[in-house]
Amino acid sequence: MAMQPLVIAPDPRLKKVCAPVDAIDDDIKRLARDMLDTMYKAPGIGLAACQIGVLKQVLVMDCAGKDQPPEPMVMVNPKVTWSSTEVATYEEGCLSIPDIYCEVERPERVTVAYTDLEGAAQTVEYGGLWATCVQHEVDHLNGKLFIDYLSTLKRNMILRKMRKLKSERAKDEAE
Ligand code: K2U
Ligand code: ZN
Repeated sequence: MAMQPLVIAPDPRLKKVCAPVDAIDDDIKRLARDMLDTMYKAPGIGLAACQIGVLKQVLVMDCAGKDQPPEPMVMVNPKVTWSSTEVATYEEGCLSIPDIYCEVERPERVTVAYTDLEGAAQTVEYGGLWATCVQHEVDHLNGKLFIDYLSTLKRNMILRKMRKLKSERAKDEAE
């Protein structure tokens, strides 16, 4: 189990469409373990493989409440196959865009088809925070960030702030 360094925006790896996984082999199982380890230690409730620099269609989630037993979920090659017409708004953050939170409107319920770590085809329907989280992570695997749903003005303001923060972090690390 190993926590991996997070990719911080702006970074081209967060804008790429991740490659589908051909086989659920030991490398993919190790990747999923590292992603869950990284997610729990961040801490977060979701993580996409591209956020640790691996451009493969793998995501992990655990949206179980703090006082509930963990419910780790691993999805390989996830696809949203149905979305409700009803929408829900949630103040989203992102482990790759630190300290930025904005309201994002998304379908309230979704159905997701994916392959599990045993190689079995699965389908699950989500509502609530699980639905918001899985859409956020599937977006990551398709090179989309939650700030892409904002107005051009607001998104560019945030991108300028992120570039400034990233260059300041680089200077601090160089000292
Ligand atoms: O992909 C990520 O960056 C992890 C996201 C997942 C997420 C974003 C928005 C809404 C739901 C999930 C978060 O940074 S994990 C942090 C977090 C923790 C509790 C509630 C919401 C977000
Ligand atoms: Zn994110």
